Amino acid sequence: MVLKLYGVSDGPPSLSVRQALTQLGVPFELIDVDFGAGDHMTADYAKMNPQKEIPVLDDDGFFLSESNAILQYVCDKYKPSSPLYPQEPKARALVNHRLCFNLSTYYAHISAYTMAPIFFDYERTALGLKKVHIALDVFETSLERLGPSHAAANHLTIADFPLINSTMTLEAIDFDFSKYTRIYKWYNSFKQEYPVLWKISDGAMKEIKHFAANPPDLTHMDHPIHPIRKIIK
Ligand SMILES: N[C@@H](CCC(=O)N[C@@H](CS)C(=O)NCC(=O)O)C(=O)O
Repeated sequence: MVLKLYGVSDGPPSLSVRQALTQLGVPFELIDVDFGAGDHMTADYAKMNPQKEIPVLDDDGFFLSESNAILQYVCDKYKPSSPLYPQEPKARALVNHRLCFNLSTYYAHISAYTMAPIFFDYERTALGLKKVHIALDVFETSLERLGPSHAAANHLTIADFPLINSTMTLEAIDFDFSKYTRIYKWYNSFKQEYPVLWKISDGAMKEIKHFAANPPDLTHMDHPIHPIRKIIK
């Protein structure tokens, strides 16, 4: 059975999995989850992912969420010798490190500043901005110390995708990160070197830009965590 990926069109974790499957050449069916309609908050969706988050991979009834786990699984299962997820322990450890760093810090800090205020009733604060700079500074230092052309090696790995998509959300809000010269170079090189993969991020960036200019009306949503912005009509 062909893999099914439940993804949201502008969600960085979903984009990363799409990019990995595309680069691996693993066929998959993309099932669009409508975040605004709350498709991911239903009881049926919770059977696939009790976290009620997007994406979810369905591999013939084996359901997997958390995009990092999905990235690792699809490489291990379908293309174990792919350089996207090296087998050599230190090379793999660096990839795993970057995935953990993105999840715990880079995407966490950046998305709280870029994405959350677009979709929910949050403000961009000075503290939030400070956290973005801390995240950028750490990634810049990692790139400087290792000196690789890509995020975790001198070639493309699954670590590049989540870090690219987090960085893309900065571009989506016209956040100037050009002073982080290594990140800036790596990000722009990705666009040039992998146009097919970048197209996946670029489509999402256009959607995010649209929502930034036209905040979506989510007043119908009963979200367990995020405050819903009141829309005055
Ligand atoms: N750590 C998860 C994060 C997934 C995530 O947060 N996805 C967002 C969409 S981009 C979501 O489903 N949010 C649920 C909500 O806010 O209700 C992963 O990497 O897969």
